[in-house]
Amino acid sequence: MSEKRDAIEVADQKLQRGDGGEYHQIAGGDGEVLTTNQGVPVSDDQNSLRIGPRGPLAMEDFHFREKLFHFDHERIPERVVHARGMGAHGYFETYESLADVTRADLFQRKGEKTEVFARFSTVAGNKGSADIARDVRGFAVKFYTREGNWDLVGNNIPVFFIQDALKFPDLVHAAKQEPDRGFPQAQTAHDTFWDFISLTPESINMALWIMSDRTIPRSLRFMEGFGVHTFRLVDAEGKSTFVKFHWKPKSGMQSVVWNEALKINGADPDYHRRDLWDAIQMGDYPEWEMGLQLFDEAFAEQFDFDVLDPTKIIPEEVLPIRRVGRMVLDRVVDNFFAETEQVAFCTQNVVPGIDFTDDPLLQGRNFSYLDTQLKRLGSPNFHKIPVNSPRGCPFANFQQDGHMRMQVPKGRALYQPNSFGGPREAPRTGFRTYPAEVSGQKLRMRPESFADHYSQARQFYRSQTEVEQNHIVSAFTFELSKVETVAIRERMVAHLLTVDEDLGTKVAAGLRLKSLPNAAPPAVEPRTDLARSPALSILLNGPRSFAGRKVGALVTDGVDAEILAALKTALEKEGAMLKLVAPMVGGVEASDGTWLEADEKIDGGPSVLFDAVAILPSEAGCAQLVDEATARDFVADAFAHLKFIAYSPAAEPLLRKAGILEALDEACIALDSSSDAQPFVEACRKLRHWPRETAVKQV
Ligand code: HDE
Repeated sequence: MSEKRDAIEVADQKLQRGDGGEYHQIAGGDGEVLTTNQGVPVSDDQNSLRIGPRGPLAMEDFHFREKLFHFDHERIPERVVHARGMGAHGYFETYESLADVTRADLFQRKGEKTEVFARFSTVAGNKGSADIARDVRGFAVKFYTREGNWDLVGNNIPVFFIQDALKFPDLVHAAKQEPDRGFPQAQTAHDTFWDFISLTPESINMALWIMSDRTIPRSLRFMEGFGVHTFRLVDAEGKSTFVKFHWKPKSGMQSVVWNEALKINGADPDYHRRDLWDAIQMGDYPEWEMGLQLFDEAFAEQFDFDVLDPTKIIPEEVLPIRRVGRMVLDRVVDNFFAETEQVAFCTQNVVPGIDFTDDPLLQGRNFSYLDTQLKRLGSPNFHKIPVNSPRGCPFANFQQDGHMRMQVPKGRALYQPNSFGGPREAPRTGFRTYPAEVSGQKLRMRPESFADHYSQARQFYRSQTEVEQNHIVSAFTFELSKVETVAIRERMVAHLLTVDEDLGTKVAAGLRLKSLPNAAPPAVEPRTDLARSPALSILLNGPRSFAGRKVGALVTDGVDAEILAALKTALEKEGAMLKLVAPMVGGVEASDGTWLEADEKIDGGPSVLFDAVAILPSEAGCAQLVDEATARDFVADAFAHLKFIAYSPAAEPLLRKAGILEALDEACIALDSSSDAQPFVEACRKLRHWPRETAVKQV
């Protein structure tokens, strides 16, 4: 007892103010004094104030109470949707002046850089859910322009489930955990989701998109983004042009395969967050080009569908995309909560030169986003949280008070007109709503022009490669197999038959439906003559390089130092990375006696975390690995997930034990000497060896 007290007293003394007036610190500090929120220096942060050494705590311990009080209130409500996300800072650079179509300040000058904050998210999962859930990804960008903040709050899919914001709560309730049981988490493979979808034909086009590989992106860096709605650009003369916004990833698109996604979620639930963080920290800055599809009323008239209907796209082949700038994310956040959690995107945040259309979904969103921020952030002054504050532009108005008011307004009058001064409207340069003509009766109805739900779904399906079509069939089969109510499975198949007979029949067979249901009757006859749009395929638009990707090399003591070095050099030349996976994280001794630290121990670095693998044990090392289940899985999974595999001759026993030695194909490349490294890396540019897929029965 007395020994313990002594120790405490020694610690106490360490925190005492020294004779010179300085505060001594416990190891690890940087000389700054720990204080309460009131700025009072704290002498002891290890022990609360108590009555006697073993007695009760004293209420007067203001440091204890303040610290616990603050901790108790650390959580804010997570976003009702898009709770799980990852944000980063960066800039947008304008390629050329867009004064011909918009007066938006950020688009006026070639080379202009505007600060941005981007947040990517899944939709259905709660904040702590895994990153590679099959789900739409949010793609939200806040531009801090010189004329205020513009938020482009988009997704990685260009269409949406519903046509009217009134249905959003229903959609989300159906997708989230079922209310009685509180599961499943972060997945749509359950009854209520498919019940809603099958009863809501307008969602069928989106259903096709979410069952494609778009919803299991390899990383946030390798996906497209879309503004979804038709917006307006307005020029200095007040002329309006319709616009659809696109983001094209510089590194091309890439997705994982479904079996891999399931395993990644176990191996690294933060896979996407970590990837974005690592890429930025390494200086491999993620980049997207912004593209615009610009058109006028007359152009819009030529379509059977309505450009105000957010379940439709205008194919790029029909209306080419004009690339107008690039977004580069070059800075991770300093604090996740302060920035990524507190960022408040609002679709209503537009700037002069950008305006809304009457898309009913967009109109509804303009209410919802502002409303939700109050709930989440708790104060109408959320715009003053640094990540939300406009920057680089003047800011002044007469709004006052409210919870958590941060700035101190000066002057006598917080109203206008007034006789005391303060800001005034800018009739000429301020935001002016585009004076669109509107008239009509008040009605609750959908226009005829929103009635075709199947033509574009078919066009999407038909525009995929065979591999991708197979994945869509597999995804529907997987999800509907998780649906317990047979009638819902049948109802979905009925819709799929209306979309495309081949698709519906294959899914029905995958589900082993006893009989094929009748195709769902469409409200208007679908078009079957829409031209394929290759831009809708991921595989037809993949990268031509392996840059930004990772090879996991399985190594043991005695790994051939020369071959490994050649592989590393070839990968670095390509802009890709080599990660070492070893029996123990401390590392291995290479053939030349050098010590190589490992990045992962085998069971912490399964092959699902890499884009390609190299199996490079020594003979002795391999003899040990063949008995390790994780090593066999490393190899077998890489093969099953259609990855490019490099292997040393010594690895053959492991390949045999993993069951792939007899099945090796041209994407399995022997690294007999260091000159084989470069051709392997070049082969990796294809990312996956799709012809293997039927062989391994992935589909
Ligand atoms: Fe959202 N959505 N949404 N949404 N949405 C939210 O706002 C809503 C829709 C999107 O990283 C919420 O701050 C309605 C389409 C993203 O913080 C909420 C409707 C698209 C994010 C909300 C939609 C999106 C949200 C929840 C139907 C793509 C995350 C938390 C009309 C174009 C932004 C929040 C971030 C977040 C409402 C449909 C994208 C409740 C009512 C369509 C990327 O306001």
